[in-house]
Amino acid sequence: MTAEEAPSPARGLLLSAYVTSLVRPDAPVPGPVRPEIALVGRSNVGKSTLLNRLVGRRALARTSRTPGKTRALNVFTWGEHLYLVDVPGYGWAQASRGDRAGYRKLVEGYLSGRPQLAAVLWLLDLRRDPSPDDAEIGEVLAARGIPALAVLTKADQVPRALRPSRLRAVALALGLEEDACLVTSARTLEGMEELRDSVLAFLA
Ligand SMILES: Nc1nc2c(ncn2[C@@H]2O[C@H](COP(=O)(O)OP(=O)(O)OP(=O)(O)O)[C@@H](O)[C@H]2O)c(=O)[nH]1
Ligand SMILES: [Mg+2]
Repeated sequence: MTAEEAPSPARGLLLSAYVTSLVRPDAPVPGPVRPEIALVGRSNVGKSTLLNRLVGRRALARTSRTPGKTRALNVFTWGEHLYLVDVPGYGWAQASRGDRAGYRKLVEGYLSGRPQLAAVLWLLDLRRDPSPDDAEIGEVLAARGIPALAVLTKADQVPRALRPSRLRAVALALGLEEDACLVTSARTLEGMEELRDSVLAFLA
């Protein structure tokens, strides 16, 4: 077998399956320890939808028009080398004070003290200016030195002519380099190949 034919996680079909839902940030995933790549972002930004597109399954992670659908850390396999973690979204309007405090504990605890956390896909809506919650997550990621890729979602909802200015606005608000942001759409699949390559590159 030549090196080119050798099996590699970047080639072929990576199977994905639901593993578990964690309600504590330090809870172990049952089974082998593997690096975790987490999808983080405000509620309704499209985390669960993007996860499904990434792994090529229609409805593995549950999606909803109603914000706040994902309430625990939902863990999925993707191939045999990593876990994808669908992290509950922040900033949904109807959240009670208790919900917010619980969320903060879970997500900040997860981002701050998880040795298996290899990288974060930080989802931001291309149509919207970042919120104070977005900025706060950005600070946690920077303070902890967590490798992160800014993934801008719902590009299909932004006319092409407006995309550069939207990208600039989001990047500027969060102090990100525009080249370090990946523009995606779960509807048209724009950016999905690059996203897949980026996720696998985090593990290299
Ligand atoms: N037009 C468009 N809609 C999208 C895209 N991605 C997600 N959506 C829609 O956005 C809504 C929210 O998607 P989810 O994937 O459930 O969002 P989430 O970030 O997981 O939300 P929480 O679980 O509440 O944190 C759904 O109605 C999706 O169909 C996209 O790329 N384009
Ligand atoms: Mg979700």
